[in-house]
Amino acid sequence: SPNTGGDQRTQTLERTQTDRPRLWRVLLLNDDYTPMEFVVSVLSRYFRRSEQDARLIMLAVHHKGQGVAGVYTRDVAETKVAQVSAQARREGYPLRLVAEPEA
Ligand code: NFA
Repeated sequence: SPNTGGDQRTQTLERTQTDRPRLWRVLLLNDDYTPMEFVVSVLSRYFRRSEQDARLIMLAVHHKGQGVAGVYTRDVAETKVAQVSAQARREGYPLRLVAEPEA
């Protein structure tokens, strides 16, 4: 019988401009055991926050349960999560971070 398979061809549109990559938030999650100073040092070293900024972010996470450490492309965000999680585990702390897409 004719035409049972349908037309499998697709077309692609050429475009000169590339879309900007979607950005991902790295969230810090509060817990009862990770020392405040460790969280501040992580925000300073891995997320390039000033000492003052790092303290404000740490306190916001401590009081509200979570907060944004930084915003990056997906690969960078996931690498930060992995590096900081590994550092926390090495030092025996339960600190958790997650990456989530913006909007
Ligand atoms: N809540 C932790 C404490 O009282 C500090 C903390 C802040 C942990 C932010 C994780 C994230 N030691």
